[in-house]
Amino acid sequence: MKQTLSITGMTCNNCVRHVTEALRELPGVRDAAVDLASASATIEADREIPRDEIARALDDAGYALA
Ligand SMILES: [Cu+2]
Repeated sequence: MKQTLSITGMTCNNCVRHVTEALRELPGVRDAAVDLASASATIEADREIPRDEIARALDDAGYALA
């Protein structure tokens, strides 16, 4: 299933890379595409990932779920 997320704190392509890696490490996530310009991400996963789980992973990486 696909989930679309709004993410705050990204300012450059390194941020995009960090966020992409953090999202891809979540169990069940098969792919994550992060877009800097729209401050958003789309994840494709085997399950619905709870928002708090996503928020925690982003927070650990230094970003936040909007
Ligand atoms: Cu950056």
